[in-house]
Amino acid sequence: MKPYIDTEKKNFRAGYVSIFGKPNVGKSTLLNQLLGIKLSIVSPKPQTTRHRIIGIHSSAEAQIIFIDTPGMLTPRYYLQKAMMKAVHAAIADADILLFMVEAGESLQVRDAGYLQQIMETQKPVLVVVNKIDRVKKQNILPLIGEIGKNFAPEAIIPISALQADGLDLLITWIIRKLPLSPPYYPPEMLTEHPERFFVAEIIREQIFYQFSEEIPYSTTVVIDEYHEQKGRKDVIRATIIAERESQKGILIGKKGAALKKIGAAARKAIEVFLNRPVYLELWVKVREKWRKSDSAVREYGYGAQNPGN
Ligand SMILES: Nc1nc2c(ncn2[C@@H]2O[C@H](COP(=O)(O)OP(=O)(O)OP(=O)(O)O)[C@@H](O)[C@H]2O)c(=O)[nH]1
Ligand SMILES: [Mg+2]
Repeated sequence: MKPYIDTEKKNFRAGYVSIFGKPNVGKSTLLNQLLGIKLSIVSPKPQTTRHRIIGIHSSAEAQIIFIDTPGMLTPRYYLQKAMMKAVHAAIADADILLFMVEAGESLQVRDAGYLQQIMETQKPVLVVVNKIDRVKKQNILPLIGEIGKNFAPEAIIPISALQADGLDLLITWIIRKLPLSPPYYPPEMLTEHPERFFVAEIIREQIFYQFSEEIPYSTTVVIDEYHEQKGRKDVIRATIIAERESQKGILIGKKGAALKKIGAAARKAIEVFLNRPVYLELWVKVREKWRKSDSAVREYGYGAQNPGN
C-alpha cells in the first residue's frame, strides 16, 4: 500500500506490526488496549478472532498499523484454513512481527514451533510475554532467558495487556524499529473495516460468551440489512448461521429467550461502539457443515484481505 502523504515531516516513522501467537494468549486484548478502543472481540475461549483486524495507532512522531490475527493452529476444517491464510497474509504485510506468549514456567512446545516459524521469516521479531499479572515477578525471568537463548529475537518485553502494564515501553521500542516513512492513513483513522463488520463481530462475541462447547465454533454472523435513518435509530438485521437444527434450537431457546439475551447484550455493545442507538433484529438459520465448505466460508467473508470491505 502507498503511504498517505499529508506531511513533509522528516523523521516520521510508519509501518505494519502484526500480532501472532497461539489462540487465547491475549492478542486482541493487546490491540484494544493499544488503541484505547474495543475494536477486536475478546473472549475467554480460544479461537475467538477469525480475521486479520487492522488497528491504526497514530502519534506526532509515528504511525503504527497493528494487525491482530487468529491464533495459530493446525487447521482441521476449511474455516480454520481461511483463518491461517489470514495469519500468513499478516506475516507478508508486516515490517515487524510481534509474537505473543503467556507468562509461565517455560515455553510450551506449540509456542516454540510457531515462534520458530516466525523467526524463519527473517523479519525483525519482538516477543511479548503477556499476562505477567498472573505470575510472580521472579517467575518471568527464566522464560525470558529461555526464549533469548533458543531464539534470539530482537527484543523480549513482558507486559500485562489486561492491566495495560508495559505498553509504553512496547510502543517506544516499536517506533524506534519502524522504517522512516510518511503515514499510510489520515491520523484520525482507527481502522479500515466498515462499521457493519464490527457489528457482526460484536454479535459473534456474545455467542462466545453465552454458549459453550461447539456452538461458538459452529456459528457465524451475517448482516442482512444495515441502514442509518436520519433522526431515528439505525436498523440492523442480522442472521446467525448454525450448522445443525439442534444448535438453532439452543440459540433460539425456550420462547426465544436465548436469542433475546444475545440480542440485548449485543445491542448494548453495538451502541457503545457506534455511540448511537440502534434497533437490532436477529434471526437464526442452518447451513449444514458450512465450516467445511470452501464456498460457504468464502461467502461469509473469511480469508478476505480486508474483511467487511
Ligand atoms: N490475566 C490476564 N488475562 C488476560 C491478559 N490479556 C488477555 N487476557 C485474557 O485472556 C483471554 C483471551 O484474550 P484474547 O485477547 O481474546 O486472546 P487472543 O490471543 O486474541 O485469542 P484468539 O483470538 O482466540 O487467538 C481473555 O479472557 C482475556 O481477558 C492479561 O494480560 N492478563
Ligand atoms: Mg483474538
